[in-house]
Amino acid sequence: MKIADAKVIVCSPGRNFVTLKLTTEDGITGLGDATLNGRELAVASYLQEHLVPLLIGRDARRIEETWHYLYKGAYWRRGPVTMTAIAAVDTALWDIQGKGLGVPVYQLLGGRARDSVMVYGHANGQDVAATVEAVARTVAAGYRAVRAQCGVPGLPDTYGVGHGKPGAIYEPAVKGMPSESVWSTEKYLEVVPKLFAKLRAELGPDLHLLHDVHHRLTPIEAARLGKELEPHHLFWLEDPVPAELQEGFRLIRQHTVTPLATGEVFSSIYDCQQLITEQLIDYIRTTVVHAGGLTHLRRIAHLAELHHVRTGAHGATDLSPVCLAAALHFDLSVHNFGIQEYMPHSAETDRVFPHGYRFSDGALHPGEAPGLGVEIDEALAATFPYDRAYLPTNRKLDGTVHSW
Ligand code: GCO
Ligand code: MG
Repeated sequence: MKIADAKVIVCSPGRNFVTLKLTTEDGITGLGDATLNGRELAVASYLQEHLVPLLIGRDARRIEETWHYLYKGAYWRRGPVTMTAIAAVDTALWDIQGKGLGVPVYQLLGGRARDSVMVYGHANGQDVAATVEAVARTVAAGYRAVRAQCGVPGLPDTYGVGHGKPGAIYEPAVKGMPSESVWSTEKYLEVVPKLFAKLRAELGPDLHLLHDVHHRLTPIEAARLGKELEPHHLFWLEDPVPAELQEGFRLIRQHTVTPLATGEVFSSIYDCQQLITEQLIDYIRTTVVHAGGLTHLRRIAHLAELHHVRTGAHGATDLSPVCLAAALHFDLSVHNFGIQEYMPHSAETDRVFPHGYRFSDGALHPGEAPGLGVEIDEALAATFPYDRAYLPTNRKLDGTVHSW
C-alpha cells in the first residue's frame, strides 16, 4: 500500500488550519492536522519542501518505521515545527490504516478502555458574577467539567475572556499583527480565589472546575494560588508557570495539593519526562497535533501511567477537527485517560471538516467510521484562503514582555 500523493492544504474557515492529506496507490486517503497557531506556514513549508518528497512511494502501513525515519532522519530533532509536521504524517497514516482494515482507529490502539470520553467546556466573564453565570450556562448545556476564566479588575483584557464577539479577545490593532495584552500578577492573584469561592458557593461541590493560569506565575506565586484554591477542590490548575524548567514544579508541589496540569506547548516526551517521573504534575496536556502524532502521544501516556499521571489533552479551536477526531480515538483507548478539552469549532470550520464525533451528556465519542471519521472538503477549504494571524503578546504594566 504505497503512498502515491501528499497534499498540504492551508485554509482559514474563521482561523488558519494546515492539513496534510495522503493518498495511497489504491485511493485510500488519510488526514493529519498540522496547525501551529501563529506559525502555520512554517509547518506547511516543512511538510511541502522536506517531508512530502520522502513520503511518495513509502509503504503507508509502516507507521512506526516512518515515524523514526522522519524523526531520526532529520538529524535536527524535537521542536514544535518538526514534531507538528511528523504528527500530521503519523495521524494520516493511522487514518489510512483504519480505513484499509475497515475499523475505527481506536480499535487499532487496543479497543475501548471506556464507553465515552469526558470533556470539559469553557466559560468566562468580565467579572466574577458574569463568570459564575457563564459556568452555570455551560453546565446547563450538559458539561460535567468547566474551565472558568474571569476578567481581572484594573486590566483591560486578560487571557481566556472574550469581549462578547467570538474571537474578539485576539483582535489586533493592526490586522495581521499580534494584539497586545497587559498583565498584573498582583491584580490576578486577588481575583481568582474569589472566583472559585463564589463558584463553589453557587454551584456546589460536585462540578469539576478547572482554571488555566497560562504560564504567567513564578513557582512561589503558583504555590500561593494553589494553596488558596485548595478549599475549592479544583480538578486542575493549568500551566501555573512556564514549563521549560521542569524542576520548577517541585516548589509548587511542596506547598499545595491542588492538582496541576501542563503540556499543551510540549512537542516531545523529553519536554515532560522529569515532570512525569518525579510526579510533579497530575495531568499531561500533550496533543496529537503538537507532540508527534498518535504514535508518540501513546509513548507519553504510557510513561505517565507508570507515575500516576493522567492525560488531559489540549483541545482548543486552533487544533482542527482532524486533531480532535484523532484525540478521541486516543482518549477512548488509553488506560490513564483523565479528561479532554473541548471547544466546539465554528460552523464554517465544521463544514470544511465534516466529522463523526458527537457531544452528549458531557462526553464525546469519535464514532464508528473506519479510520479517524473526519474528512476535508477541499473545494470549500479553497474558498477560505490563508489570513496571517498571530497569538497575542503580553506585557507587564511597566512594559516588560511577559508570557501570554
Ligand atoms: C487552552 C490553551 C489555549 C491556547 C491556544 C494557543 O488551554 O485551550 O491554553 O487557550 O492559548 O490553544 O494556540
Ligand atoms: Mg491552556
